Amino acid sequence: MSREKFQKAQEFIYQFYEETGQTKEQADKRLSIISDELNSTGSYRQLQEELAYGAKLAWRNSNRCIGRFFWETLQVIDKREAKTEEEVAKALFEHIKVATNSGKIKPSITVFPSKESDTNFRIWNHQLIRYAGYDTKDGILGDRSSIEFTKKCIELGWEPTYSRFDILPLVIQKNNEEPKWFTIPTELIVEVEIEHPNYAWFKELQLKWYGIPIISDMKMEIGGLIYEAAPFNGWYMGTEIGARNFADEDRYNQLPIIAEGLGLNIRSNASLWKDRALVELNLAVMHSFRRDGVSIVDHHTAAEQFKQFEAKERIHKREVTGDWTWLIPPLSPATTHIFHKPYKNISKSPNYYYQHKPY
Ligand code: HEM
Ligand code: NRG
Repeated sequence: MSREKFQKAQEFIYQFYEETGQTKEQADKRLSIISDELNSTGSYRQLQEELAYGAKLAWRNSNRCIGRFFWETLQVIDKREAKTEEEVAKALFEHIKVATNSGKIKPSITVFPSKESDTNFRIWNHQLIRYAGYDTKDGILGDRSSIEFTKKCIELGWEPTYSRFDILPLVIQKNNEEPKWFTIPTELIVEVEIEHPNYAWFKELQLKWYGIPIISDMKMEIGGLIYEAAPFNGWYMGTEIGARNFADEDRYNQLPIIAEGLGLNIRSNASLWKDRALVELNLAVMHSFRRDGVSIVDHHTAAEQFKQFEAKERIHKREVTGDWTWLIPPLSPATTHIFHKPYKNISKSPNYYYQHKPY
């Protein structure tokens, strides 16, 4: 047995038992079973309660996430028994449905077999629901950040409709086989049409966004085990859509057209047209999600919740680590407490990590 594997398991099991109020003796008993399993098979299988707590800890340890106040509420769906791409697709449809929960989003994760098992899966999508992007002779259409993946989908036989908001198919790969793609049933997808509470012209921009961000290209590490397919979601913070997806020049680049609608002078930086357009765009995003009853949080409330998270962690004598550059919101960062204090960007286990692209 590799000493290293056992040490990682041990560190996690001790933490799990301690935080859930179980004794060291109980932990050692479990560890001797894990040790035997590692000796005979080279790996071990986590109990459902270990997996569930581990996934929550991985969230609690996500330095870039401002939403961590809610880490204990994560719904963990165990699909480690999945054997085929079809079963994975079905489980992903189910994830979208139960996590969307008619708009009252439930933070959720679906866990597929670990890397050690003989059926490993990779989900090629960055998020389960995401818009396609095309590099056409008339310029970029759709979401530029999806261009490379969209090309792969077309190569695999998916037929695009070439709109600004085409939902990409799910692309699922088993071991090193050719991946299979699946169209998400449209009735599962909640989208929000963007309008402004005061400016009627805003809806003529014909903007919309999907309701739920489900990150599907990160791996989860718990006690030395790696889960390469473990898509998770919470709800959006408004600025992710309003200050980045719609605003970045290399995404939907909507600030100039909004500034024009507002009658601002876009030839003068000093008119602050970008800033004024950003505020109205973000207001429109918040207003539209709330109108449709789809969960979303503004950055001021999210920062307050993060402050509560920090206070709760202090009570438990645990240090909150964080990546300041990601924690501060992209709009009015200095209005939040996060801006005004430092965070140690030290990575703890369990956690979520980037992994190499499979394509
Ligand atoms: C990153 C908010 C739930 C794990 C982020 C970011 C925001 C955010 C604003 C920065 C994203 C960016 O700038 O692109 C929230 C909110 C949640 C939530 C409002 C509502 C409940 C979750 C959940 C998990 C999670 C459930 C995992 C179980 C992460 C991770 C990152 C992140 C790993 C870093 C992503 C990366 O490096 O690309 N979150 N989050 N978050 N969040 Fe959360
Ligand atoms: N900025 C990305 C989504 C990143 C993760 N954000 C969350 N995660 N809110 C975007 O699509 O805009 N979450 O699990 O809720």
